[in-house]
Amino acid sequence: PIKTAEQLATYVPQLGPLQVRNPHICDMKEDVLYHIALGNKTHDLKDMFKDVKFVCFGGSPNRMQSFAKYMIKVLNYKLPAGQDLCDIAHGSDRYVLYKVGPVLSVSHGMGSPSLSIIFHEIYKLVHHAGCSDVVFFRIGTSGGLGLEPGSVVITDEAVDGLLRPYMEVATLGMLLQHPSRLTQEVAQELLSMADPENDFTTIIGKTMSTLDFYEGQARLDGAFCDYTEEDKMAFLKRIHNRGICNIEMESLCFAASCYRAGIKSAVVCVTLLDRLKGDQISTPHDVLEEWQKRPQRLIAAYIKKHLGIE
Ligand code: R2B
Ligand code: URA
Repeated sequence: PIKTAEQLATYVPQLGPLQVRNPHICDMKEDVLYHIALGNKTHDLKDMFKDVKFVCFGGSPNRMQSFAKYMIKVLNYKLPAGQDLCDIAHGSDRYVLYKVGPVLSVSHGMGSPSLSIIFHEIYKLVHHAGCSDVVFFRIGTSGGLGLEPGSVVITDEAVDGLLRPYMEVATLGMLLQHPSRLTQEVAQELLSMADPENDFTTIIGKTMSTLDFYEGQARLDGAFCDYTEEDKMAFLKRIHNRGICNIEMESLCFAASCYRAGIKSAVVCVTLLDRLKGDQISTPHDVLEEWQKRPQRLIAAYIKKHLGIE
């Protein structure tokens, strides 16, 4: 039976080994995780992943490889003898997947459809592996509103391009609304861990998640544009006044999926520009690279603390 939006709104936290909330999965003879080239019959997923506690998603494959390398340093992790860090999803060229002890580093591509696919498969992966008490993070980039570029925003609520706090999905010819709530304690804890010595700000705020980078985010520099600069500014100022701190493209789907799954989650994004001042990202590459490490450092600090590492 199809669940109503009301039923879907019930958050049931996962206690004990993570269960997928799909009754069909346990009846399947085999579950092929196609986009990461793994499966529960072709691979011993328990043996490979049973110790996973933190799953970190980010858009770019290279950034998630760098994050994995950074976690090796942070955790002082020794890879099994004779092994190099390798992309466990190398059999597919869609996403990358790295494992550093209890940490998974996964790329999700750009936009909610791409994130949604990898979310399904990673959620099933941690279920097949029998993992429990897992926290999911998105480490990303965004456009800020009224913030110095390079600021870090921890999302407390993800909304769509119409400021609605749910992800609307066409399912069997109906529109289902999945609430996009994040775990407030995790967001607050991350905020409390921001280094006061940093020369950039870290704040908690609302994030708008759109279906497009250009017109979807009120840019004037796309290939199409049917509005004026005044229209654009009126929109950005209106959403800024409604508490939106940054705009990106995945937090809505990420928050809705984690909430629906009963998995603790947080979204931490650096802002690459101030959208009240422009549209183009022209900051030098090395500066952007440095900024993108800021959310990674915060998540690494959280992971270290929860693993009891000083
Ligand atoms: C942030 O950056 C990407 C667009 O450049 C998109 O994935 C996002 O959310
Ligand atoms: N990512 C986005 O989605 N928007 C921006 O403005 C910058 C990064």
